[in-house]
Amino acid sequence: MGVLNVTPDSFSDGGRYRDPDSAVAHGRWLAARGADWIDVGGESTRPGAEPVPVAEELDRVLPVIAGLTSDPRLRVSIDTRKAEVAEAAVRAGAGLINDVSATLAPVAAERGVGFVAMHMLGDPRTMQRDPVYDDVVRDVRDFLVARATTARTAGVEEVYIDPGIGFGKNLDHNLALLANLDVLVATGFPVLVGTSRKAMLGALAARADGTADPPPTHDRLEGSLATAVWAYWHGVAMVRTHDVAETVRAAELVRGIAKAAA
Ligand code: HH2
Repeated sequence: MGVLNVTPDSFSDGGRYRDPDSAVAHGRWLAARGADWIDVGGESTRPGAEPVPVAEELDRVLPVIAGLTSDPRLRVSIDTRKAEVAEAAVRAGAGLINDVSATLAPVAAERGVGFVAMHMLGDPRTMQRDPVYDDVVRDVRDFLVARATTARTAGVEEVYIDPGIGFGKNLDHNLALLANLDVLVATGFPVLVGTSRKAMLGALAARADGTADPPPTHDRLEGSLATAVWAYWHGVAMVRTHDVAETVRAAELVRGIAKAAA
């Protein structure tokens, strides 16, 4: 899944694709490099982000979705927490609702499209203020299975679960979730993971470099690739990334080694 944020303030690609033509061109490029889904988002959910009004979010995403889906080979997901935006995006051609609030299953069921249930503790404004779990892996799994089961029961056929790396999780929580992806895979629901360029990778890169300063978001490719390959290796169905071409290459490379060993 390739990330296409049409926002002024996303933590990594904010402001780069505000003009719909450049956004559509980038989406096509992501698809050409191997993305099965282009994930269009009009509201940043980075830690501390303020909500965006519905009309503004619609203005941002609809022209881009329409532009991308004018090519019937391209598959577009809508990254939103709002039912109105999800509905309009599906009418414009989106085939998957990527919902970081895990509340929009009824819209996916009614519209006959797929659904991503992601785990988030709290909301983006406050989620990184000292998140606490009993057992992060079990708590996240139980939440996701409940939401995904509700979606299936409502009639949604394609349902992914996503642990929501960085959404109300400290570094230890994120590491525990990545270390125990098999627990999510064992639920039987296809798993989606998004680590691309996130703060946890900055923190780990700084640790590896022996410095206090994390590298900027555009300089976290090693971490994005290492965690994407780790995720594939542990059975996830899809990774969400800004760096599609590099991720496809890294995954193919490891697949080649695995094939030679078989
Ligand atoms: N992460 C982000 C946004 N949407 N959706 C899923 N399913 N999983 C994720 O991990 C996920 C997501 C945050 O990344 P990004 O879109 O790059 O940034 P921003 O929220 O600042 O637009």
